Amino acid sequence: MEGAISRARRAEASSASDEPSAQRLVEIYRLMFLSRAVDDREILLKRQQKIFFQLSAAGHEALQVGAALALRPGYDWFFPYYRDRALALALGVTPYDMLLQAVGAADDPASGGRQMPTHWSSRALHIVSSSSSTATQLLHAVGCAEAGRYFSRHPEAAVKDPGDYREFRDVDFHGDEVALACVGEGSTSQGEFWEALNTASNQKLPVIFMVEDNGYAISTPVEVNTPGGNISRLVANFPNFYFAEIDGNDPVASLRAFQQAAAHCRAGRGPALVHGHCVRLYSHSLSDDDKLYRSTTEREADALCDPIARMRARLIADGIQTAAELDGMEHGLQHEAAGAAERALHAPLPTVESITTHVYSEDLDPTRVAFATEQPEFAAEESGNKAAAHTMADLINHCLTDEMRRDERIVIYGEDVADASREGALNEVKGKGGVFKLTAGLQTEFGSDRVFNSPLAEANIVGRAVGYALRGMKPVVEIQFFDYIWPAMHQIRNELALLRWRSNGTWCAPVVMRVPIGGYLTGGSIYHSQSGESIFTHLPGLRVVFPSNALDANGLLRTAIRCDDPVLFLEHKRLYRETHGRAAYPGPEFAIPFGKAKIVREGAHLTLVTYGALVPRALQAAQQAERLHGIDVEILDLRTLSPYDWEAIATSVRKTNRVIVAHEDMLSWGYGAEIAARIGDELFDDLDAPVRRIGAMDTFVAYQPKLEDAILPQPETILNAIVDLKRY
Ligand SMILES: Cc1ncc(C[n+]2csc(CCOP(=O)(O)OP(=O)(O)O)c2C)c(N)n1
Ligand SMILES: [Mg+2]
Repeated sequence: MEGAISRARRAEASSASDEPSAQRLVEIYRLMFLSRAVDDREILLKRQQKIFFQLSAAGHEALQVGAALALRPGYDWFFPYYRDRALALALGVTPYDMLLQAVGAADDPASGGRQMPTHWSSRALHIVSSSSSTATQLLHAVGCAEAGRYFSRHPEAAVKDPGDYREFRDVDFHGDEVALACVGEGSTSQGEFWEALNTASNQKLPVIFMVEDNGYAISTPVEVNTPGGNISRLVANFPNFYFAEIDGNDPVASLRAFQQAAAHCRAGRGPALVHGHCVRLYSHSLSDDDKLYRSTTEREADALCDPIARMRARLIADGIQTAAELDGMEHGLQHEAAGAAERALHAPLPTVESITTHVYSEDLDPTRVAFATEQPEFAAEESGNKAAAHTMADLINHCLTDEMRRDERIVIYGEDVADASREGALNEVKGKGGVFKLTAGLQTEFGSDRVFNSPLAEANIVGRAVGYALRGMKPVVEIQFFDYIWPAMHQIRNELALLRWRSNGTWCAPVVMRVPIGGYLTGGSIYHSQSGESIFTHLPGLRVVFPSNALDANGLLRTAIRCDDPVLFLEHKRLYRETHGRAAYPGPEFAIPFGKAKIVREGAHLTLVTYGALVPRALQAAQQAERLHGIDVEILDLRTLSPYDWEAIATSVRKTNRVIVAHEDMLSWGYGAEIAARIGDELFDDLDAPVRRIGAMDTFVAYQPKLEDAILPQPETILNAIVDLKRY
């Protein structure tokens, strides 16, 4: 049956906007009714407490089936939301697949029992795993469309390379594919909706936005979310769009609108937005009761618009089917839904042992020594030559340059990272290349479709990166300051870090986010000097790296770029151009594995576990401790915070029996709390003194240098703690 559906769909997609045949109309009705039948079956199961959540497409079927039939599964790309059952069915997801997710079965193809029902995913059909977060998926669709365009302009970039993530990231593209991005009318209030329209419009991307306007966001009516009550009116001035506002209860109107939209996109004219007015016939979900906030008159008026009842009446009135024939079909579909439910209820459940699979890549382990050898190849004239010593900023720029030469799938974008968006200016000017100049010269060497400025919108940067990466590309994006990463936090936590886990390994987004962080700037103040790394080490699925010197920054960034996991790469601004930690250029293959700490000073009396800008400060303190107090301190630079090198910590603590964990970030709930707790737990017998922590005061970093000095840990703070701890 699936084969028949897709054959019919292909015929429909290619026949432009001709009147659908009688057979086609029956097929549309069949899909709409099947969607409702599966919803009703799930509702029964929920009432019997055999499934745990239910959310229906009732009232949205006509709009969704029309959209699906205008597009091509496995060719175009789909970013649905949780109400898109009829869309998913029409694309080829089976009722059995849906019910496997409802019961949380091991074989649930969308998530292996990890996500709620109706959170669709299928690699074969190009349905990208969706979250419950409203509107995040729209930016993924934009990035996906950008990646498709990129591959069609750089087809050689699709080549696989066994030396890195590309070995595991298949690429397929056609040059005229479109991305469908679905959203409810309430969710158009999210900033990410507007951020997605921005880039789709500016870049004329082949994205079709489908706004499913049922007039309610749970209990909140449309006029509360949308000024004036009509999203079409608000978006009408975005350039390059094809717009259609339609009766979403009419599947033929929907099919036509999406055919027009797809033709506009495939011709390269820009994106489209189809706004369908539909009805929400049931409550928001089975956890909601719309009788609490909707009048009876209103609910009865919606019921009269039921697209299934209307389509049935139309088929009979047009003499396409008799009532008896339709009764027979409906009975068969209800039977199909019931049969699928029965089978799903007997499907094996996921094992508890499987819980931690697919948090990170199972294919490529960035802690593997073979993956990253840490063997520098200093050129003869560079080694030992002081003049050749490069800053951290230089060696990060060198790494980006080398990797971009080696891997054409890398794109770099962010705020102000380009040399000049107006390329003509580059004949007269040097170029910007980032507010810290880390990306200087990259646009000039690699061109504007590989290095470019983003709009001033952090969620846009990370959300698009997810879309790029799920197509097999490697976005290396910059967030201008750590202090401004927060608008992207939703994308980082709910999308980037957990895409792989929630889709049970089907999708992933191995993005690199380079982020300048930290204080000691003298005048950086509250919004240019914060730390906060432990907020990100608390996210499973994300790697967090924090180098303290030029060589480590170069080698760790290479591993970050070549690996198959998303990486937060924290670059301490104060260390960018410091004399401390400069190094010769280590060659284009120098890479440091994640999770390997470095002993930057050997010592016998006390272990100091630290990273980032506290490394040079700890070295200063250790020298004084030796000179003034005869205390011999061992310093471990963790280099990567997630994963971190527990073996190195344990070995050192077993040797010295005393330990301080020191970081620049605030003390309470900070990174050191976790390390200290684990030391207390697992190395209790090896300790001769309590575990000590050093961190900033529990406040923000102030502007006046006197205050900044007092707020952030200084070498004396560390020295005092060393001396104090040695007294035990
Ligand atoms: C970012 C975010 N905020 C809040 C929610 C909770 N929530 C789930 S659905 C929903 C209403 C969405 O309404 P609309 O976009 O109109 O879609 P509909 O459910 O009506 O199809 C809300 C508030 C969420 N899932 N994500
Ligand atoms: Mg709604």
